[in-house]
Amino acid sequence: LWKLSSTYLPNDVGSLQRSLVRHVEYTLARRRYKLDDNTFYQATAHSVRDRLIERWTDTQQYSAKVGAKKVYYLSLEFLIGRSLGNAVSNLGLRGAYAEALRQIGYNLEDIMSEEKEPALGNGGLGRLASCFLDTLATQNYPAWGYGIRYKYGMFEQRILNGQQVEFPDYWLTDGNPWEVERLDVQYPVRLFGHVREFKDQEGNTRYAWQGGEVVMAQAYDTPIPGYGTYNTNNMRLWSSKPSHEFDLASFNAGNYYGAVEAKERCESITSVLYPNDATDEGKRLRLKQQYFFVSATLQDIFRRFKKSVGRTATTKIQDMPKKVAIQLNDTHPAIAIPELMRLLLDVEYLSWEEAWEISRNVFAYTNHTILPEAMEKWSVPMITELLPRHMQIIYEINHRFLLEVQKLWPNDDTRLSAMSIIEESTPKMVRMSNLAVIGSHTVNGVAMIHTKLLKSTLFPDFLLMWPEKFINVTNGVTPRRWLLQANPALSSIYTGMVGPGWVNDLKRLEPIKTMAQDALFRQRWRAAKQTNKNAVVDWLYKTMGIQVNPNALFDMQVKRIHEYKRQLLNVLGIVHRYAEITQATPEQRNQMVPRVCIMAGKAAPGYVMAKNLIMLVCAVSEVVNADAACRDLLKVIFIPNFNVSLAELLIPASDVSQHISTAGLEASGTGNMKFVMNGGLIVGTMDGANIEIAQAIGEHNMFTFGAKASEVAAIRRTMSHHPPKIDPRLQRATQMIRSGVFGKPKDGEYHQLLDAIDPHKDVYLTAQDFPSYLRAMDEADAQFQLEEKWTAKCIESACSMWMFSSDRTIREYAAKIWNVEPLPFRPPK
Ligand code: 26R
Repeated sequence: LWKLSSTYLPNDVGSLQRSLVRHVEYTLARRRYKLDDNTFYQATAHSVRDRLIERWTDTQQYSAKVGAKKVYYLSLEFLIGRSLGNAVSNLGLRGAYAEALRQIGYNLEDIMSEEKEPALGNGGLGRLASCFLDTLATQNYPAWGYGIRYKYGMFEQRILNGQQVEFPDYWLTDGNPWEVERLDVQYPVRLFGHVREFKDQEGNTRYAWQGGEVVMAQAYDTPIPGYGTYNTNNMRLWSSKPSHEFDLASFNAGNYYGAVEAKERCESITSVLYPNDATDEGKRLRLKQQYFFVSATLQDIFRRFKKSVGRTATTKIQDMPKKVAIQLNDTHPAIAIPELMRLLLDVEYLSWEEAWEISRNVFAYTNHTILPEAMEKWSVPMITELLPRHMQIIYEINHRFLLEVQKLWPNDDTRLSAMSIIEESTPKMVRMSNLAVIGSHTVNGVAMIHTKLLKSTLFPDFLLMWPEKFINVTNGVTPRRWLLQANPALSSIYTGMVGPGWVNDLKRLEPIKTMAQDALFRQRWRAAKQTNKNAVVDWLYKTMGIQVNPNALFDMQVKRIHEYKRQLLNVLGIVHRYAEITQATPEQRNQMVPRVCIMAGKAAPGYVMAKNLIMLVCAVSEVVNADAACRDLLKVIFIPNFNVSLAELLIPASDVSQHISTAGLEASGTGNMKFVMNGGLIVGTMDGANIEIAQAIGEHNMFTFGAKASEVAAIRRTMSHHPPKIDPRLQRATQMIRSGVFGKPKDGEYHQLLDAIDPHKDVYLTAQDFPSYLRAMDEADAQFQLEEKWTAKCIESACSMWMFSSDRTIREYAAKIWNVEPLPFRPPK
């Protein structure tokens, strides 16, 4: 068999064409039809998939043979974006496919835009997970991503009558050529039921979880190719389906309708991604999702580990931490901790001490937010009903842990209750973050300031107990998707200057910084930026019918809509600008810098303030864009349905982007990194990774403003009795909004938004930071007019960004948390 299949498929243009046609004929069964772009997308995807599969299966076989330690990245979200462009680029076949298609009358770019992107994530956390997968493969780490194959991803956002309306995102309509359904990989997952206590042969008390419902987890695998390497990793996503026993039992009982309903319930577990970003709703179906995913994943990891134990007689179950590293992407998969304990205790019959030792050395936990409303808590009654054995184990973990705390700090009840996994409320709640900290060997924050706050505000007591446990690993983004693919214009400049090696080693761009002094180079740089801006201009006209001035300053704020991200500050700034324009003399107008303000992002369906904000942006946009006074000076555009593909279009075209969260509230941000890498400048607060970006590119290259994180608490405390004076420009802007310049929605939505920034209770410091925000924006305007100096700033900044490559990030995880080494696979000659 090996002999028959050992050679890799040929990749010359002719062979690619034959492969395309073969897939049209035999995979799609479409011989004599005229083929549209979509059909040809399918054929191209299948042809590329063949080339991924050979590397993928070989890589997996190789790492199993070597028995290397593997990293498992557990995440309820993966925002992978489109795959075709990424695959041909990482395989080094972009040129060949483009040519193969061109010769038969198709355009690769058009073909690529036919792909419907899987939106299996909310925002930053899910996208980070996908950047990590790209880097893990590129750097040859043996690593798998595990997640859920939601049938419906993040909702599709449409704007109807100036408001967000959510539509279901059924992304599988045309099938999904990038996945392989593994019918041989299925696991039963139990829910509900009861715990039976008994004595084993040695007389030890043992527990067995029995009864309840059993659902099947079905694996779907997606190859994750590295760039410039044969290594191809796996992303395994689980889908729920009814088990056979389930079928028979309920149908035989004669309750036909009941049985059908129960089957439906099984499938519903993986049907939809929860679209809440940063507000925990505590929904039972979400806990089911988390456990379902975790249970299937651990069974799978366990099976693979035990197979490797069988292979080498010397490895024992106690060696699991030498072979397995599990990273928990926030607390969403933290139920994995009691689940692994359950497997080790109830199935493997280990002692508590042995099991705990293994478990704690396997798990590490990444925290992505310190917002109190985003902290996951599950009610004790809910866990007891759904996962009775896990509730017992959590109590036991907590009991033993609190004994340790008591030893360290006798009679300190305040500390005890702060550190307890159980919150003594009614009903009692399980704090998943405390569980994750206690059950992991390492806890990391995602930017320096975030880690600092994590230690000082969220986990101060745990820090005293385990000072070494808490570390920082600043986020990063993959240069493959966010530069090479998204920005061919800039990429070809880079490759022309330093060769193609920068794609895997962003440090190689550093020498280009000196080129900022070269007028000719600056001109080429501007031409690239203009190309990208023109692409957005065309897109806006084609899809939204909006005409914009391509020479204007392109200003973007694109991210989830949230009060802490302060899109309201942006809108108030826009209204201020509008007021200035309408009141200006023609001479003054001539002095103004034309601006195109682009905003995009989704609001959680139940988040009233966020939806009101979208309403306001749309209303402002209508009035401003229709006002002749603004003509070429100001355009305001809310682009619906922000997603990865749209980000790839927009980010390379920005001159300025806004990352203006209240200091201390944005854990890191990753959009900020993408914008600067693509030659844009930032207006931002001293928050998240902005701080480290400023350090890397030089503060003179960033327009910073606003209260510092260290000042926020004091400002909030004083504002209730000594409210700051309202800036007259803010007064005017809010007055315009309140008085109905942008319409008067019937439920007072705008009042609600503005009441929240009343200087007495301006929780997010929007009014507070308004004056310094305007100063930063004015500064950006002024600098933008100094074209040559501006370009130099962009060049210097973009070429100083190496540390924000996820390649650097993953090297840190590998060294400080996982203790794993790259394992490059080379195919047989
Ligand atoms: C509990 C549940 C409703 C939930 C809470 C919070 C679901 C999703 C979230 C989103 C959070 C965890 C998130 O996406 N955080 C973002 O993580 C990025 C990657 O680390 C950071 O860059 C970003 O600052 C942070 O907000």
